[in-house]
Amino acid sequence: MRNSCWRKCDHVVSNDKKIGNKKMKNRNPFFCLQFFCRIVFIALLLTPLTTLQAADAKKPNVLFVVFDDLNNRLGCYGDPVAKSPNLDRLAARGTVFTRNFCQQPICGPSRASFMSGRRPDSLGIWSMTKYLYDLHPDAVTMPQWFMQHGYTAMSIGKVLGGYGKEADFKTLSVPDRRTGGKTKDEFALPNSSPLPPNLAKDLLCENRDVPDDACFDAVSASLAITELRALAKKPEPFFLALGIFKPHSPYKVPKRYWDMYRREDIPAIETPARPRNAPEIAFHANHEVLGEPTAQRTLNEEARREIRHGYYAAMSFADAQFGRVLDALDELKLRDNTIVVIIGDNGFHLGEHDVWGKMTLFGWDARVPLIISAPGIGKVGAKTSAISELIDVFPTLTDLSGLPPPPQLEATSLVPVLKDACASVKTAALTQHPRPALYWGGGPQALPQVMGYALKTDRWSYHEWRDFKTGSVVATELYDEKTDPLETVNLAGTEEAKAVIPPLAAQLNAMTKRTKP
Ligand SMILES: [Ca+2]
Repeated sequence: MRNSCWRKCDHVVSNDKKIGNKKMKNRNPFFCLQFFCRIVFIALLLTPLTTLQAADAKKPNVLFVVFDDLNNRLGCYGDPVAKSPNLDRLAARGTVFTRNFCQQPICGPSRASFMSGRRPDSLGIWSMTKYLYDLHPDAVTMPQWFMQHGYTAMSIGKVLGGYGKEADFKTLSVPDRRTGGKTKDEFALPNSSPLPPNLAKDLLCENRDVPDDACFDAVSASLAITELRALAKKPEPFFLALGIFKPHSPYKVPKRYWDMYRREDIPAIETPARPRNAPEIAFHANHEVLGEPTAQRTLNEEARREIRHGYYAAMSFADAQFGRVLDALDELKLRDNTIVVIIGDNGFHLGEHDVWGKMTLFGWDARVPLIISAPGIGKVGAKTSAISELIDVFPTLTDLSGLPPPPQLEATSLVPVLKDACASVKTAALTQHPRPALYWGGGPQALPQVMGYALKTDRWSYHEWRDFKTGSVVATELYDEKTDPLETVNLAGTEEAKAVIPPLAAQLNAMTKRTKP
């Protein structure tokens, strides 16, 4: 399958295709039979040797890094302001997926989904009140699967849930760790020394002249580097999962990351208004930034700019911590045998569409970064507009590592796209989020009232809001990603949409029916 390539797409011709074309020239049947017999004979002679070699060959290591609430405001995704030199460095070594989507734009459900390779509907996890192993005690996540196949597997930082549990994963080679003593949201100096003054004003921001290791993520990165040094000496391959909490709010990062940007260079909100004709259900109360609906604050222009500045600063801080781990990989000479994958678990609105936060179906939070560097596979520095989803990371990694995929996967390997950036493996991605956007009350048994589904193709973003009990459609949206990439006009209800929506609705229906509750 070829993607439409209406966006930039670096074409790579794989060696397999060249060899295949050459062989096709010999069409004489007798020659073919003779050739076949010779191949079988040689194969029989070599079988014990090749099997042994395969068993001896060390499988590739995997470094899997999850950034929290990271949207596509990155240099390698074309953002003119972002300073993300280390993620850009990884992009230059691998493939950037420009139309990659999360399955649900919020931490817990998104992470349960991509770590198990299953969709939120199949898992029955749509809120932060449901924990993967409580509902699915036998669930197998990526590091566990690799561990079952001979890998040393470990996880550092917030990787699976973000539920406040100390140990996210049920079983790993080494119990997973949070950075004890540090909290995600506060600076901490040795011996509880007093902090220098806060130069930021907004309550969501803190700008203090402290070293990196006063922050949670820097300690996580240091721990990952220590582990890499030990893992490099082991005979078996490793799967190291690292969670980097920033650029998740609050925007509390050291001053030097704030100083990487001039406030006046931070772009104004590109699309401050709601999309024309968008239904009310597409939005929510923006509680993460504005507070609970009963006591919401309003943001003046100064506060908006500071929060947006803070997000960029937090992203650059996260990028720097990742860079330290990437440096260690190079210093330890692990680069040539380590697959590196980075993702954002969900994106984030910084005032776009009148939304501050996540939990919508719009591209600002449904679309997330995915960069894969697999040494020896494809062309370095490639960009692809092939549709991909975070659940696809699991089978891509098993494919690249020569492992079988686990049986419950609902995803597709992206290796064909890594080999040829103009190839594609699927025609649509599926992102969903319920309403109410958050339903903490009612505990784990609580269910949504409405479920929103978005079908993302190479041209369209089609949204259906369905009554959770009856399945009846209560609202629809249609955005033309080609002529309106910022999704400013909902076309549902227009003449143009009458012809476009039925096949998209049928495709969405087929995809949602395939989930396995
Ligand atoms: Ca998140």
